[in-house]
Amino acid sequence: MAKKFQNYVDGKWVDAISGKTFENRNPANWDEVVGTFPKSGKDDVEVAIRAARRAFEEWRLVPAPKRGDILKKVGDLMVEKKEELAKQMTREMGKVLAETRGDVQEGIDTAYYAASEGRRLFGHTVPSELPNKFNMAMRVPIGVAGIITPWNFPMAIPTWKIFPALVCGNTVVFKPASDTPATATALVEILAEAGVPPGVVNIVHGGGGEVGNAIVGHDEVDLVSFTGSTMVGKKISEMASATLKRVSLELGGKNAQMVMPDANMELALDGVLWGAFGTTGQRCTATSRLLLHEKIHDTFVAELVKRVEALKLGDGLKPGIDVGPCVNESQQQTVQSYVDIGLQQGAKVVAGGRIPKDGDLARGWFYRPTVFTGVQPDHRIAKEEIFGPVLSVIKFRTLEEGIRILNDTIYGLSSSLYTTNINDAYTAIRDIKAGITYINAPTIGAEAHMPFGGVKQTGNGHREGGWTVYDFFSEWKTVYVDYSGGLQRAQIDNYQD
Ligand code: UN1
Repeated sequence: MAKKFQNYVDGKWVDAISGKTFENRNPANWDEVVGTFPKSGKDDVEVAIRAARRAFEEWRLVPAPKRGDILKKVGDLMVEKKEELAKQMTREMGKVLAETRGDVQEGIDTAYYAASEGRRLFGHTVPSELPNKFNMAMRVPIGVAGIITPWNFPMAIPTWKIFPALVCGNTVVFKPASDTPATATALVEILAEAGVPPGVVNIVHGGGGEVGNAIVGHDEVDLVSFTGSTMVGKKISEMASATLKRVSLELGGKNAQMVMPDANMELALDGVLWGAFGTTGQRCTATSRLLLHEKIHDTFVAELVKRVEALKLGDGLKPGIDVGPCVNESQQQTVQSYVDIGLQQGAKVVAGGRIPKDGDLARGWFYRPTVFTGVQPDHRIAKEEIFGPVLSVIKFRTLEEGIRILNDTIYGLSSSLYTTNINDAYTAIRDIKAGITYINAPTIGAEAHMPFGGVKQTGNGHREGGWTVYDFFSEWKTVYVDYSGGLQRAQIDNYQD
């Protein structure tokens, strides 16, 4: 019997009101059911939002350092359960155990950062233009936060959003991706065990069309934080505009690694192998384009192909596996269709390009890590996000041309330049249009305490991570205290020429 999971609403574990359920299976072995989950609808969301709204009135008054203490406990519990959480995550979404451990670690780092932020949440005190008057601007909680998260970082991304939301004094209605509901449930169990009061965090499982839309469209939800595709992000933005709620969107990418002829080639090879095929290419920061200077193009590709072909595919729970499966059948089919499109438009497959059928691999949604050469900047595989193990190699002749190609996309999340020339490095830092630029490091590997996010259609200008996410989850309140005992008009109403 598959394990049965529930929603968590107002401090109680409950089924969907309709009693409907859905199954979640292991992408490395489709016969294995991870669990059954409530297939919730609008009415489940309604109950959760009402609980979160009620709980907000008390939670907002809990001193922020005390809210932080709970997050410290959350971090400690995650440390204790790290291995168990990582194994469950590999079973439900496929990435290899070393990476799911990293995913949990990112959550732990975020918890401890949030815990300490409870003792900061700095505001400003500012001199007044009038005597005997005190001016300050302080951060205040906003209300109910709708948190909608993807499956590729099923632990880290929810923690990036939920932990700062809580420390700032908001309450949460959380809808995780339907591909990773077990990891999300484990996170909520930890929050409850650490002492988060009833109603402060609620989880409602189900599809985006039902649960997600009900959250975004609800006038009692004050803010929405979403990570996922640009297409869905645009719909969320439109829906949310009806109530003018605050929305943070972390969307697609078409990240490039660029290699100059003076670069350390070993380093650049290691970088692209990890950046393009780590997490089976299913990171929003994944290296999807490799821009090679014409002088090193052929030798670099020859060496890269050898290494890509040596990558070992398989069940991420087994030792020695480099690359896990795609998360589900539809993702595997998307990858296959982009490979077909690449071929039709005239690019050449030099590694991979197929669904492996050998042995155990036939039981999961695997795809051979794939490299295309001869890709032109206007090919669809050079422009559209694939979210799978496919790398498009593009040739360039000068630093300026390389940066132009790198910037020629509707996205702008992560970017990377390999060079030993410091002038080129700083020129690229200045001219690359992306939220994140790495020098001599791959496009993946953002640190939890640094701002994370992108420009152009990668988002709507907000940042997660580090100190910047606290701007999203809190509101500025400006306070003037007049202790003069008389009516003092502000300078604009009392200006002496
Ligand atoms: C994502 O791909 O959605 O920078 C997040 C990284 C990770 C986070 C990726 N720390 O690769």
